[in-house]
Parts: sequence; C-alpha cells; structure tokens
Amino acid sequence: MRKLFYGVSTLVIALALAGNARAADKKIVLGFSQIGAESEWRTANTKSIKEAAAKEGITLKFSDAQQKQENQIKAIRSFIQQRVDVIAFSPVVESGWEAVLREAKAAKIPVILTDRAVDVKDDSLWVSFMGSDFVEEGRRAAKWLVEYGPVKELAAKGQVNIVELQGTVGSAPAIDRKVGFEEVLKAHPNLKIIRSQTGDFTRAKGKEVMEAFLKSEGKKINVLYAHNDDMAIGAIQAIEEAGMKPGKDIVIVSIDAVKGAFEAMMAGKLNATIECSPLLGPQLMQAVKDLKAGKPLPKRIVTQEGVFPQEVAAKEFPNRQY
Ligand code: GYE
Repeated sequence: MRKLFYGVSTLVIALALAGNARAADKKIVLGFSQIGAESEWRTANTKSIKEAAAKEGITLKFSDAQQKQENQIKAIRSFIQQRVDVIAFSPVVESGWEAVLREAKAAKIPVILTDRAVDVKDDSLWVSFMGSDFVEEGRRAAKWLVEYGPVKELAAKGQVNIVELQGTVGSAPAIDRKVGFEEVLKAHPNLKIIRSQTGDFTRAKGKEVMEAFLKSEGKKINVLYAHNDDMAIGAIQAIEEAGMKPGKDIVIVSIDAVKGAFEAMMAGKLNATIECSPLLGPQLMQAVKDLKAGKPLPKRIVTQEGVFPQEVAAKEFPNRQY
C-alpha cells in the first residue's frame, strides 16, 4: 500500500514538473492588427514590430487591415477566438472600438494600443497606450514655421496663406496634428490656413489634393503643412508639375522624418520634417513580456522625438533608421 502511495505521488510530482517545464517553454502569443501599408512610416513600423517579436521569441500573429476598421475588428475577434496571450493594435480611427474591446476584456485578454489612441469612455478596456504625442508634433511644425526666415519676412508684409493636407479622417494623428498646429497659429494672425483637406496619409492622395489646391488657389499658396511626409512628397510632384518650385515658391513642412523626407530636403524641395518614430517594436515586446510576468504597465508611454530642418538633412541622413 505504502509502496503504491509513493509510486503514485512520484508520478504526480513528475507530471507536475513536466507540466511546469512545458508552461515555461510555451512562447507568448501576440496578436497584432496593423492599419495597412499606407506610408513609409507604416512600413517601418511593421518591420520594427516583426523584428522585435522574432528577437524576443514572441509568436506574432500579424494581420494587415488595409486601412479598414472593419478588418481590424475582424482580426481582433479572431485573436480572441484563438485565445492569444496579448492583443495589440494600431487603431485606424479613434471611435467605434467599444464593443470589440469589451469582448477582449470579457475573454481576459489584455489589449495594448500602439501608435494611435482610441476614444472610449471606459479606460479599463485597454492596459497601455504607447506612441507619440501628436498634438506636440503639430505644435512643433507650427513653431518651426513661424520662426522660418522667409515666412517671417512674408508675415511682416501681410497674410501668409497655408494649405493643409490632413491625415486619415477621424484618426488620432490627423485630429491632434491639426489641433497642435492651430494652437500655435492663434498667436500669429497673419498666418492663415486657407484650404484644408484629407490626403489619407498617402502619396497618391497627397498629390491629387495638392493639384486641386493649386488649381483653385494657384500662386496665392505660400506654405504647405502636410500631416505626413508621404503626402508632402506627393504634393511636391504636383507643385513641380504646375511649374513651381517646392521648398522655394511654397514652403513645406511635414511630419514623420522618414528617409524620403530627408532625400527631399537634401534636394531642397522640403523645408522641415518633424520626427515621429515608428520604431515601437522593442518597447511593445517589452510591455508584452512585462504583462505576462505580472508587472503593471504605465497607462501611457510617450515616444521621444525631434525636429529636422533642411540645413541638417545631409548630416543626419546616414543616422536615420527608417
Ligand atoms: O504619421 C503616417 C502614418 O499613425 C503616426 O500614420 C502614424 C501616422 C504616420 O500613415 O505616416
């Protein structure tokens, strides 16, 4: 009897140990819903996330929503069904996430927001938001602009006409970059936004909308403020095709600081870019590991970034990672 008891208990202990070892070996599974591939920024962001997951040994289930919210919601539902350990996503727009986030919470799967914020009343529906301060980026663009020599000269003489290419309608960066920019302009009544329209963060749309601006406003346009570099690059093409000199006839400031912007600055066609780092992969993987280890995450993790005027482009270019 005693022998049998020891035998059984040894077996139980052995099984428990094996089970534990397997649990420790088990890789963390992260479901990530990406917006799409609309810009150089986004491509760099995807690369950063994939590389960081591979480096940390985290199993990444990656889904591309092709810039559609409905696809992101579908992807999140499928992550819930697959019972992933953590869900992370970059919400294409701010609103409309309550239902699916409640489903994730009910399934006890923590959600991390990367890059863009959501607008939900119940903050307990997500654990942490990591990404840039887009309002501050808008402010930085405007602050650079009001200090830029040629713009100062124009403003001393009269009205400076600005056209604005907005990002995706309803997205956090489009909303916030407009707010921050306008906030600074308030103290400079000679700088006026005369036209503002979305270019959906893409080169093609940026070009198309700039063509329309040029058609209706022509030589009146002094400044272009684009919510990302890709739209600025598209607009540069439109400006050249209209027989004007981008960076000279029209001063251009945009946001992201991707390589394409540095190339445009070195060619004298873009005047400044405000940095917005897409390299969120390493900090996302750290947060996922911390979560699984039971460590509390800060509710907000802000990315550190700078401003790059044309004068420093050639010197900075070799240091750029995206
Ligand atoms: O600026 C733009 C991209 O959400 C910060 O999305 C991101 C923005 C970025 O398409 O290029």
